[in-house]
This record gives sequence, structure tokens and C-alpha cells, in this order.
Amino acid sequence: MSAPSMTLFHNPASPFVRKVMVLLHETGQLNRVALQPSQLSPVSPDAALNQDNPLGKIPALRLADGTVLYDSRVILEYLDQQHVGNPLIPREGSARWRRLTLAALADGILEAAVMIRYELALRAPEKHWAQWLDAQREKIRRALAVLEADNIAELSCHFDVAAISVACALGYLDLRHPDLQWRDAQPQLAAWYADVSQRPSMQASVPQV
Ligand code: GSF
Repeated sequence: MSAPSMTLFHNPASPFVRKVMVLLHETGQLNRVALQPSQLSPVSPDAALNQDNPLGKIPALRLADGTVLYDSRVILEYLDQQHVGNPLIPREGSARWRRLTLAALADGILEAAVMIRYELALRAPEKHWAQWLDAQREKIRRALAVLEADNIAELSCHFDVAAISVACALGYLDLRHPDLQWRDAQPQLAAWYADVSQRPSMQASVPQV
């Protein structure tokens, strides 16, 4: 087996990193990437990461020639063009825009969930901004409601970029925001998630804190 040619800034609790790990697993590319552990938050940066990604966010992927790719969407697109199997991001046509929009919906859930996490975990309790927190929770609630009402069949047909992104978003809600009890209002999504959670790629990337 050849040595990994790429380096991924990685943290096992990061849902955005998890999307990359799941795609690597699903496309048989895990052995091409070395993991560089990165412990960070917006107020305790990782200096080595900042050298490669001035935004100081993970995931970032350093290629063999030293080029660094970020963010997770760009990394997924790149990696999906490095294997010979069926693409997990449609290359063209209406399917491409549909699946990328679903993935963006999932990423939006994650962005709101991560913002809530930072506010609650990093800020002094007396400074918590309740109205802003509620607004982030509303974004999540609305997005989940749309997935439940409109997108179950689309998610079920293919474990691609859209399904990977939604699955990683739901996994993160379970990890950081179990109080949201998202399954209560989304029983079909819950059943879909229970099913895809059994995939080896999801099992191998269960978040660890
Ligand atoms: C978001 C990455 C991100 O927020 C992407 O890659 O898709 N749009 C980007 N990563 C978090 C860690 S996590 O919650 O997955 C991060 O690096 N936070 C550090 C910071 O300074 O915001």
C-alpha cells in the first residue's frame, strides 16, 4: 500500500470533517489521506492550521504539491473527482444543482448548530443572546421540516453528497443538541437516519469528544 499523499486537518468531533471522512470511505480513498489532529475553536486557534487556512477552520486538505483546499464543499468536490467509481456529486445537469442544494441545506443546519454550540460553550452564560440562539434554532427547525416534508425519497435514493451532508448534520445534532429532540417532528427522517447510520462509513466516523 502506498503512503498517503494528502493531509487532512482533522478532529473526530467536527461534523464538517466527518463529511470528508465519509466520502473518503464511500469512495475507497481513506488510505490516500493522512490525518493531522487539530484542536481548535474560534477563540483558541491552531497555529499550524492557520498557516494553511487563514480562516483557521477545519477541514482543510493539503495536497501532495502543497496546495491547500478548503472548505468542506471544495474538498468533497475535489475528492469526488479522484476516484473511478460512480460520482457522489453529479457532474452536470439539474441533478447536480438539486443535490448540491440539498447538501447546502444540510450545511446550513450545521452552521446554525455550530454557532449555537460556540455561543453556549464558549461565552459566559450571562452573555448568552437568547433571541439569537432562538433564531439559529428556528433555522434548524425549518430546514428539518422541509427535509421531512419534501426530501425523504430524494435522500433515500442515493448515499451521495446530499445524503452524506444530511446524515452528518443529524449526527451532530445528536452529539451537541440532543435537547432539540429532532426525531419527534421528523419520524421519516429519523427512520432514514437510523438506516444510513449503519453504513460502515458512518460507523467508522461516529463523532468522538
Ligand atoms: C465550516 C467549517 C467549520 O466551521 C466548511 O468546511 O464547510 N464552511 C466550513 N469548522 C469548524 C469546526 S466544526 O464545527 O466542524 C471550525 O473549524 N471552527 C473554528 C473557527 O474558528 O470557526
